[in-house]
Amino acid sequence: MNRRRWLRLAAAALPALARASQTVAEKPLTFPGKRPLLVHNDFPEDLETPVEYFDTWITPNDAFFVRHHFPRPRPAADAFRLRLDGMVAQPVTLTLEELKALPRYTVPATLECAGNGRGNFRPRMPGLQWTKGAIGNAQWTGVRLKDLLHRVQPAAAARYVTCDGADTGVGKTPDFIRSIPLGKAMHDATLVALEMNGEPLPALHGFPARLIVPGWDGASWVKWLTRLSVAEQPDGGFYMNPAYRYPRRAVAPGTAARPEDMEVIEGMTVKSFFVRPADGAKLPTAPVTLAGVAWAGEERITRVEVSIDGGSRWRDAELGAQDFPFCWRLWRFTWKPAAAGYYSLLCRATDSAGRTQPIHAAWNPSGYLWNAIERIGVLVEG
Ligand SMILES: Nc1nc2c(c(=O)[nH]1)N[C@H]1C(S)=C(S)[C@@H](COP(=O)(O)O)O[C@H]1N2
Ligand SMILES: [Mo]
Repeated sequence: MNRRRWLRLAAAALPALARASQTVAEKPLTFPGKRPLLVHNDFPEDLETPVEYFDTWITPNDAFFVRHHFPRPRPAADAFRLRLDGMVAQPVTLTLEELKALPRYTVPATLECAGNGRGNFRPRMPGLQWTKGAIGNAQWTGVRLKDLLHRVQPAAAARYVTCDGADTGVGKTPDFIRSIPLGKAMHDATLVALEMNGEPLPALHGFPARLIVPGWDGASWVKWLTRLSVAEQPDGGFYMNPAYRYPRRAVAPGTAARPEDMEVIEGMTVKSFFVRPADGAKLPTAPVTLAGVAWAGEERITRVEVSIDGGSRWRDAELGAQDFPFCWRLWRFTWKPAAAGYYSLLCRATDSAGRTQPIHAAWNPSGYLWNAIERIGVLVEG
């Protein structure tokens, strides 16, 4: 969808936006602080990282994918307030200065949209047709959510933290609100981040504060945070149910799932892909480094294997030195093609829970959690 079409739809629902649309000039497809990215929507911005940018363990801010549902809010630092309330003894409202004054921690973590790879499912389903690049790995710096919760003192019966950002719903589409269980909220690595890779959070990534929920899909990583509300039940809105749910029992491709079988997506699955060479590359008959990334949500990557013959024989790839929880792992494999010809290259990862990537990713109505073994083809020229 483009800006004009989105505004037309929004205009049908919301007179204020309709007025705004008349003053919006058409702009070239560049985005603040970004190098060229794959544009799924330019307004609101849904931008995918081209796979060749993934050649470093840390994904630079200017290459990081962007996903949000509504026109992005533009909170001013001095007007920012984070409210903590709900089932707590001591509700509090914090300014940015107050948040910045609290003990800070840095957590490296991979952020992936649950819909990454949706474009591979057949039959297709509605939704952004992401290929590989709705994922990135960054250093996040901020305050532990646990420290904030200790300060407000959740009631004994509290089970969830409901998180809202400064963006609001448009027309009939409700506000983006997410809940995470208290156990995950209290984890040392769960942060209210103020920085991404050593810089203040970029506007597109939730300035001034966003949630970091390591190992979990991006939907929980609420941007432009304004409110954290402690509750006994998760929020009942659209973005908790039916959105971001996955069937407990597999369904036949193209069919619906029973609502009672749909579960909230939490920890991510095991997956890997090639960064180099590019699919379709032409290579000389000389040693070549095959390289890529692998990650497994809350689990650790224990093994990546590569096949150069379509999956007949597999050999272990070498895993990168950076090995942190909740982060992807780089891997590489030196291949000496014996002869000219066309090769089907495959990679597959295994994690600390014993999960290995499947040959076929389970079709599901919203196209989440694509993680089938990846295949690329290369032509070795003699
Ligand atoms: N407030 C708000 N937070 C949000 C969203 C949103 O629409 N609004 N989208 C979520 C989704 S679905 C994803 S995948 C991540 C993407 O984070 P990024 O844009 O920093 O890559 O943000 C999450 N946080
Ligand atoms: Mo997402």
